[in-house]
Amino acid sequence: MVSWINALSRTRQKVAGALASVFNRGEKGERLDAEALEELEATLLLADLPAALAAELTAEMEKAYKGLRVDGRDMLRQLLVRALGDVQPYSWPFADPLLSVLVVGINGSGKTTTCAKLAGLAKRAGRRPLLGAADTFRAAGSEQLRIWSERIGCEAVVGQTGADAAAVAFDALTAARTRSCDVAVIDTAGRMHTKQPLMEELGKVRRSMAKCIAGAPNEIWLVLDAALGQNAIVQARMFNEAAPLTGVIVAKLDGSAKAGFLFSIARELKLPIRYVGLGEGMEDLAPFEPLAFVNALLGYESPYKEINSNAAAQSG
Ligand SMILES: Nc1nc2c(ncn2[C@@H]2O[C@H](COP(=O)(O)OP(=O)(O)O)[C@@H](O)[C@H]2O)c(=O)[nH]1
Ligand SMILES: [Mg+2]
Repeated sequence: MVSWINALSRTRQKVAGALASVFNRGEKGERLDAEALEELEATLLLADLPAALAAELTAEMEKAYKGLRVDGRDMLRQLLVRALGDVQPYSWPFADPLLSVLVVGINGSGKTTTCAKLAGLAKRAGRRPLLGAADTFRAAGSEQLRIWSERIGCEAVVGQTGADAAAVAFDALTAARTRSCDVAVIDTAGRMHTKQPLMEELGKVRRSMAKCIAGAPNEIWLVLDAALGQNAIVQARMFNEAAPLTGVIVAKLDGSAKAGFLFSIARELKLPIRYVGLGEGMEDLAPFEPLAFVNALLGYESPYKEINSNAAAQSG
């Protein structure tokens, strides 16, 4: 299992040098001059933080560096955690008789792998998951999910290539109910957010699921490829219009050098980040935790180190 600290190494390396010089000034009790402030803001933008937040953070840091000694790293950490809002790591409401999740996104974003990881997670928690392969565009797509289901040892309903995705999703939910499964994860074909008919098909899949079980799908999660950075935000907006998203999963966070776009998901889209993909393996899916994320971004080794609110403005 890849850790947060490893997964965020590429983004961290991008910002580490410039931030170290800012933190150094804090240790020496130096102010942040115009040049340092400019570099700080540019560095945050380089990591794909939203522009408004980068400006806000830079202003806050300037205010704090008043010629007193400050722990700049801890201060930035607290500001970043706060920017992500009050987020608790997601845990599934397994008490529901059947939890159904519809997984959507563009081609190659990581949907099928993520569906398998979600089913694996449910299985490890002692549940009975079912994988539904409603990616009927490509034979390879549903075959991939069928292989995963065998590896996990879970139920699967695999649609024929060319079949109606909405009908496959309906069949999957029906099967989940008759086979006493308590989690159904439905994979869909990749679709470009700019192609209207494909986006409309999502509505059809959703309505078909609701026809099978009132209230289904309980969750519609968008899988975003972390390598896209800020470009993923436009995608998320358009998917959200086509099908009301209840959350986002950021796949391939490991290897992305643009992890700062997660702040845009939280602050601008106001969509909860449910999970992050930290590697290709079955177990490389972690519930999103702001503190673990920010710690790894800033190079704090222990992801669970508590924030000490007194450490923020040490003077001396
Ligand atoms: N490193 C890494 N690779 C991932 C992750 N999630 C998916 N992938 C890889 O991304 C590629 C595309 O994934 P896939 O699930 O087929 O995407 P789909 O087209 O959206 O269904 C595959 O090679 C996966 O192994 C992740 O969290 N980390
Ligand atoms: Mg797929």
